[in-house]
Amino acid sequence: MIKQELTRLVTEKGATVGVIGLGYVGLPLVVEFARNGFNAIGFEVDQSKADRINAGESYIGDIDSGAVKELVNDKRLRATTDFTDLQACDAIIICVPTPLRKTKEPDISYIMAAADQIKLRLRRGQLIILESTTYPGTTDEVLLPMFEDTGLKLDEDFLLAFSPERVDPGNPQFQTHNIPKVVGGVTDDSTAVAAQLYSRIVKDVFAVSSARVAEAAKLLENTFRAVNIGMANEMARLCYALNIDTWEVIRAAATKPFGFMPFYPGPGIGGHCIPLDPHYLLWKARQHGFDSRFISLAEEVNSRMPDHVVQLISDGLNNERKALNGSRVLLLGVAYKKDIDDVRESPALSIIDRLRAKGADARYHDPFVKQIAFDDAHTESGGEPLQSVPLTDDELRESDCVVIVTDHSETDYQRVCQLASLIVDTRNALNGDVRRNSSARIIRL
Ligand code: SAJ
Repeated sequence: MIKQELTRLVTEKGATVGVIGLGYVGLPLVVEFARNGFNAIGFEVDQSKADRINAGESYIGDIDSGAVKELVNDKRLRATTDFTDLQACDAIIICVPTPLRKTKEPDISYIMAAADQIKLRLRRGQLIILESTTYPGTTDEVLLPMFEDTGLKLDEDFLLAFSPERVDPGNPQFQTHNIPKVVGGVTDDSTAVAAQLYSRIVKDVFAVSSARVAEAAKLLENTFRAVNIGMANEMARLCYALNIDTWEVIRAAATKPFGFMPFYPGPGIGGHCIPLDPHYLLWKARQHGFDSRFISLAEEVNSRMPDHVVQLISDGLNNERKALNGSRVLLLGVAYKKDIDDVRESPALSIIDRLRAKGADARYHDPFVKQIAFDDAHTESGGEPLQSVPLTDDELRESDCVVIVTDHSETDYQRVCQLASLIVDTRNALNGDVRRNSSARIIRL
């Protein structure tokens, strides 16, 4: 059994740790290991990313280039596209994307590609950890057979565990070192050694009894968000029908000091996690004849919010005897949430596509997003790319409707309220005073 041998290795600061996938999860992780005295190797399929890291440059907002440069110069960190170096690693951590197929089924092809690379170099004395969000059973049902196919044996020759990533890009308070880490091994020895490894870089490590528990915990975290955001969005549509201010209702409910956690309505959910992760759980549940209606219903409610926003725009124009067709509509913000530049799964893409399909002249301004392209899920209207327009006085004055889709902090909402005639606010970006002093008609989600 190699538990003692691997424990010594992963607790010795000279151990070599490899991280496969250097995105918003993998790069901060490999840097953290290097910072804590390990010999850290980042593995990438993208040569330009490897080159930039080896040149001491970070392409992830949360990681400072200076830190990368110092670690590279001290030869504690390097990046490579040559996966033969995996053989030199005592621990290997997989941090690759887990998207959905067009059928909304899990796509673990990136995990499989990484596992294939590891399988070719797997040797006695290695700990393999999967961090990519995936359905319960991936680690023990998919990865374990692949690695034992080499003839090497779990616990005797190698260890295998799952530990969910919890990176919150741009979060100033929580980074890799101070976000509690859940760790679950396929065997007790795997759990113990993986927990030992992470305890060298993370303050709190929470060991669970299996990889499946750790996989399921991650999916519960994000399904919890998707379902509660869905509840907030349904509440918004209900309050709109009853002519009740949704935001005031949520503010009042949030005064309850226990048993309540506020979620807020919005134009829909975007990002690389919340819209996708629950489908991994739904897919696995259905494999076992269990249909999770909460997940399906949340998806239904959340994915209909862009239509609801277009309806609010249409209602607002209609009150001024204007048709949506031919109207000029300006979206403020297209990123999937405030103060970032990421448009993945952003509801703004659906809103623009639907507006165009109805004949509106849709434009956008986003200080973080210079241009947007439309994938084939958003080409009801042809999917012509769009550039961000400058937020000039004329742009605001000449728009028939201004829609706040992403409430970036740097936008001057007072100015928007003074110059626009009709505003749809999907993010409660316009506080009471700004609204009261505004000459614009304002419709809120
Ligand atoms: N949203 C709402 N109403 C809410 C909260 C969010 O409409 O009350 C929308 C946002 O505008 C966004 C989407 O949902 O479009 C997702 O927002 P998010 O706050 O969950 O942020 P993400 O997707 O960037 O990352 C989440 C984060 N989880 C949190 O607890 C904030 C991040 O920490 C996780 O690491 C990430 O999921 C993940 O990896 O699962």
